[in-house]
Amino acid sequence: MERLGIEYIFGMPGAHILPVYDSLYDSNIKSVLVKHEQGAAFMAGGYARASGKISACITTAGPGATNLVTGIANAYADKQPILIITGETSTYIFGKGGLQESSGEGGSIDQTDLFKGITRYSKIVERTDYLAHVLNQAAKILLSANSGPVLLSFPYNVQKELVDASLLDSINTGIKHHPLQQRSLPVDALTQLIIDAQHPVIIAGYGCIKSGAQEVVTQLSEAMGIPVTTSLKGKGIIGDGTALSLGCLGVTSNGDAYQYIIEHADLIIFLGAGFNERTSYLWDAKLLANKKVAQIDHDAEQLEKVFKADVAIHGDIRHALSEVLEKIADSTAGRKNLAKFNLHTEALKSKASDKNPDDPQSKFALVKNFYAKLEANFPENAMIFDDNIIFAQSYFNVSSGNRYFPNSGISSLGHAIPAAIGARIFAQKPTFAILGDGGFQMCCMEIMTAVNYGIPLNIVVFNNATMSLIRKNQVQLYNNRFIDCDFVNPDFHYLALSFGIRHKKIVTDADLDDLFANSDLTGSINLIEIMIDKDAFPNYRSGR
Ligand SMILES: Cc1ncc(C[n+]2csc(CCOP(=O)(O)OP(=O)(O)O)c2C)c(N)n1
Ligand SMILES: [Mg+2]
Repeated sequence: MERLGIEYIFGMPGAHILPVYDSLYDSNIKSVLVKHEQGAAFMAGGYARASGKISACITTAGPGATNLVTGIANAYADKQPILIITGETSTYIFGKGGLQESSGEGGSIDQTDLFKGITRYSKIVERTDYLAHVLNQAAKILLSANSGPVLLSFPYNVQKELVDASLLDSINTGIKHHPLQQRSLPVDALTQLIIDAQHPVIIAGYGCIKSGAQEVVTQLSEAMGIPVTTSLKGKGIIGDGTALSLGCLGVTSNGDAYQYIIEHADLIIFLGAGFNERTSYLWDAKLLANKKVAQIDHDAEQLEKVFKADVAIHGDIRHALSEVLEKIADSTAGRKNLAKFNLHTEALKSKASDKNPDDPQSKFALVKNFYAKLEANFPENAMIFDDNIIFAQSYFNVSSGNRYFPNSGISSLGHAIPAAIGARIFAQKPTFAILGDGGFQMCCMEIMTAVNYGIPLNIVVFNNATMSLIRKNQVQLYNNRFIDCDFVNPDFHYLALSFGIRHKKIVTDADLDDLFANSDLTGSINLIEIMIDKDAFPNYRSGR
């Protein structure tokens, strides 16, 4: 782990993994004790997402490992490099019914099998004679461009075996494998498509962030006058609200980008964007109908996965776009005529200014104002983990200087708080975890992990005493037959007091002014409770 550059490991000990913990005692790797192993997996995910580095989790056999499952599944879907170390009963008692045995023998649970579908490599290391091979496999996957979680489970007796440390020298722990080092990518056809198009639109996704292509996307957009919309995970690739930004594309967004694409676009350029269910409005055929389609992705699996492209390039986005820019500079092509785009944005501005005060959206005025103040007070250098995602798509203009981390992966509740803690451990930046009260109660115990290690954090919880996404569906699709959506909240004031953190209840705009003027949002732990109406639903209709 040290050779892989792992600095932190998140987890909880148990007797079966104590030999590994004991060696952590003398190591440079810092262990972080969590409250629940799911939190460890989400923290490792948050750390990996913020840092781009390999992170790690450690648990005991049986329940310690099974508690990781949702967080690791999330990391798998997000292709995050996480090394998981778990304990196991000694091999010589396999199949006899050892405490917490998970070898799969004698009717015990099979941990390796359980993790097969959510890891890139999952191995119970029963002997040390093949350790070099196993570690090499693990390192190779963790360092690859399309990585994912790797599980190594060590039986207790194997943990105590001595091995020659020189075997580490045979393991490649240094080189990041980029399979995409083509000296010249096939970008001529793409350049020509861009030159020929009248109203091209870029759909930029998380792949742009992964390959550090934000700057070059902005350069291309500005040089040619190409409007940019992003997937939710790509929010902030070009600053929301900047001249050529079309905002977010997706079923839970305000729909502006969708409208522009349908009415005007003649070329769609996908850059590291997967076009999943939400981004594509359930693969709405109108979005791509009668348009040329181009795509660059570093992940071959994404190429033409859900559409046919006129040009599809497997390659590094930054590298490919730099080549496109050079070729365009050598050509006589000029900027696009942006008259239609300008009309579109003007129309939006006037639509926004005649908003009817009875509009259901005005019920979210407090939320909208919160996001406006967040943006104004933290224009750069903040990290925002968001499990709600619906409000941010409409109300939060993410500047390119901030990092916005919407709940992604398998969209699991219980993610924002631990993930934000993991990220804050990596970067000393103001950090926000934004989530609903339902999701809050799935992970609020991890606030004590932040308290335990003195990790500053702002937890923003929308208090509507319901799971409003469920309630909304029951209004829209199930004839107001409310079942299992409403609930009673704890008293957040006393909860915060008992945790030893600060609490601020937001009922009015004046409370928001006070929050941003007088609270320490960079160096302390704050629980910010924003009151919202349980019957005010975001302005979109669910497909199911
Ligand atoms: C682990 C998990 N369980 C269930 C769901 C399904 N789900 C999606 S949104 C939601 C309601 C969330 O309620 P809350 O956190 O209060 O947010 P609100 O919708 O009220 O803003 C549920 C249960 C999920 N995404 N993840
Ligand atoms: Mg709620």
